[in-house]
Amino acid sequence: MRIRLMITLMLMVFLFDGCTAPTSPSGNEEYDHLIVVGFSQVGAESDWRNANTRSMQQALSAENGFRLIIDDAQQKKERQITAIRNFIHQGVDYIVLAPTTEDGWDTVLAEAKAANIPVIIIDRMIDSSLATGDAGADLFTCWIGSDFQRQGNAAVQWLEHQFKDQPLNIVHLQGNYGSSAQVGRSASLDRGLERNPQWTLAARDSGDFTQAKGQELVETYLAQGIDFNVIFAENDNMAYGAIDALKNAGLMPGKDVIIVSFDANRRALEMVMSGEISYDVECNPLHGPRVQAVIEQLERGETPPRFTFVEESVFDSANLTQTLINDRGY
Ligand code: GZL
Repeated sequence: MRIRLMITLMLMVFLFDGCTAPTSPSGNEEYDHLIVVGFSQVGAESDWRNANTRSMQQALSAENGFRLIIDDAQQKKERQITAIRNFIHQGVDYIVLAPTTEDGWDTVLAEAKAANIPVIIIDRMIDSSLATGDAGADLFTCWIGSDFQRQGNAAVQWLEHQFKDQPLNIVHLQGNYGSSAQVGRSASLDRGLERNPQWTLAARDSGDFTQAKGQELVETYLAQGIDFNVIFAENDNMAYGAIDALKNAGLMPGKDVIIVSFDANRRALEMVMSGEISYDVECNPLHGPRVQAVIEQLERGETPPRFTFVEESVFDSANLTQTLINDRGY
């Protein structure tokens, strides 16, 4: 009796030891009819990123014929490289990469190519020499994302138009160094500083696109007595943190300090309506339907465009309505 019980218990442990059915796309009939997509996501650092993940989950759903495997890299490139290798080992049908930074992808993307797994890049760009040079020609199938220099130019030109020859002392809250969003937006501000001698860069540092770090940086600048009247926040979450720091110091965001930001999340647009954020440049995170369309084209043997820039707008209190905010997808 005891032996039988032992055998039964051992069998139960084996069957339910947390190992689920083989997740390999092949070898598990539950998934065989689905297109298996391995998605290496940057992380969950911002409202934008979470909206991007939700968009991918909604589009690449089982109802739409997909099995989506998401890896959250917690903003670490080396975790993305490991995730891509795991996807290759699992034999997924497609790999989608939202790269943390631009450099360092050629080796692992060459491995995906050797495994004949198409790679779709979304959001940020990978190293431009790969993207446009011969080496890059076959390391990814297509790219869907934003024009970050254009976004940055919109914010800088708004400051130039709004304040003309007035002196501006600018605190620059940057995104993760080396990410296309940071590279493009920062380059635009640098050109603005060169064009406008009445502007000074009061302080600059990376807030990692997070609310906590954005608040921490502005608290530090205030404590150091740095004089500034503009905050150029490279995403809304850092702007939220900056607003909290200003309010805690008895300053009025939008009055004592002008804030320009990027992403245009619903929460941020409410702050544009209230006047706390003066200008917000949209960065569209809803890549899911576009990735779905590209994969369906590839499945039909068609060739999707190599580069697709998403539509984006700009917002200030003059063009915003509550209806527009309520109707937004994120
Ligand atoms: C932009 C995206 C940036 C967002 C941030 O496309 O890469 O990363 O602006 C996000 O909110 O963290």
